[in-house]
Amino acid sequence: MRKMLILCVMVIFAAGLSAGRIVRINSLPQGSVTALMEEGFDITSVDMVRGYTDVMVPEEMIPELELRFPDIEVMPLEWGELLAENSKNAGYYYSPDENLAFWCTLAADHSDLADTPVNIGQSYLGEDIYMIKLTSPIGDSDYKPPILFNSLIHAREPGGNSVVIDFAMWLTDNYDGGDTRAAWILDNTTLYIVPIANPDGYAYNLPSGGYHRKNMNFTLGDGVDLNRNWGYEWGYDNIGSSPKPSDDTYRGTAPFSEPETQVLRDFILSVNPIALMNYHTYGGYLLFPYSYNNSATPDQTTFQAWGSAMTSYNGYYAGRCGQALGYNANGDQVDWSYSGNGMQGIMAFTPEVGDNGFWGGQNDTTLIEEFCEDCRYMNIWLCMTAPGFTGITGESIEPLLAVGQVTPNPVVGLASFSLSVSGSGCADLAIYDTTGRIIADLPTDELVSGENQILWNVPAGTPSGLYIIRARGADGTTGAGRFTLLR
Ligand code: 0X9
Ligand code: ZN
Repeated sequence: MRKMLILCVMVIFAAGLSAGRIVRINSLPQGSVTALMEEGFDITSVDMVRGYTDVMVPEEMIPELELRFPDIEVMPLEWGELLAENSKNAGYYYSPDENLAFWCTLAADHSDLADTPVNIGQSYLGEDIYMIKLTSPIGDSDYKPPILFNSLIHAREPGGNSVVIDFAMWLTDNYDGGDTRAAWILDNTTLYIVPIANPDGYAYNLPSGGYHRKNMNFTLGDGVDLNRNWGYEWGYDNIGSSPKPSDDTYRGTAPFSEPETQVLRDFILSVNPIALMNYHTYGGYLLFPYSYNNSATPDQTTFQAWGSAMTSYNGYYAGRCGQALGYNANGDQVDWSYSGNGMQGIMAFTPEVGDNGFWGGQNDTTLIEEFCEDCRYMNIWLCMTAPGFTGITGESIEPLLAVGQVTPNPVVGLASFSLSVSGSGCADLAIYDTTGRIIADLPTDELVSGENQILWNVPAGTPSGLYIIRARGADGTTGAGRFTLLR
């Protein structure tokens, strides 16, 4: 009989019906997390410092785990499950309808700062995926440095959605005199928010209990993990993502096989953000590339410095996935955002928000308020720092239009830089300040295909500051460079 029960449990488990309970395994020996993943366990969080691993298992499997591991804790029901009374409205989290209402109201109340939601594509089941643009009327929003925030790529992680909602409210409420940082950010950057990157999975979770992580493409199994479906080192190994359709980290049949990742990829390519936050829950981490293996990027020093500064307020652990969680993740959004297409070059982070499972705040709004407040500083820091950053080291592909290093930098009077031109040539070349105002239009009629040396005599009276050189081809390709002017 007991054997039968174990067999049943294993079958349910293998079929990926993750309905169940979050169980914390304490004092798991180092290196065992990947072994659990290989067995098909749904790992929901890992804390290498405090030494625990949380897994989502079917309730019936708990006695099994008790026999197998000496020290387990069954976490509160509301951590893993959306309770019946909240199955229509996600409790204190914002349901899909409440999200849309919130973003529309924000735009109506602050029409100078927030645009109404704009559809950027459709999900597998045909739901709209939308974005909201936030910026002030100062300068040209198309030329202010863009920064992207997205949440709910994993359907059961509404905490990240709460954080982006809170940040948008904070920015708009504080623009006029409340907090000068809010004014600085909206005057000097253009923020894009995609609050529900996996609308099908999130909508499915409300009536179904809230366990579902992936999208709703059930062609081969029970969905694709949208944070394993990106086209950089996709399927690098079978531990950091799974080839098995029933697994929670199933990577799909090909890179970008899923409409949701295609939509977000194309949006990223169209706005070309300089930095992004891919919000997840939970555990208190700020992760950065690479995640497909344990190697450091050429920009490790910058990532670590930024990560440490961003987490100086909330005490989150800043590091790479492998260092922080003891496991790797291939085909995730941040690896592609940093390295995809040869060199996407985005300073991309994965925050893992809060310490209360996936739905811990559903009946306790103070928990949500706490982690939102915890994360605000990370967002502010990133928005205030990324625009002044002169660019990643990376390893680059040959772009059609490339602005070379400006010399000397800082510039005192004469700025010199190279401009490589190929493809359709260069239609526009201009210098902008950080608020997006054009400082100078440079002539493009004498440019030749190949390398050009440009000399620009900075007009007297141009104030000290950070300046951006932007070249645009007739085919829409762009190249950019930056320099600091000291007077
Ligand atoms: O496994 C994931 O996709 C993320 N954890 S979660 O519990 N929210 O599912 C971590 C991804 C790690 N990615 C990076 N470090 N970039
Ligand atoms: Zn996640």
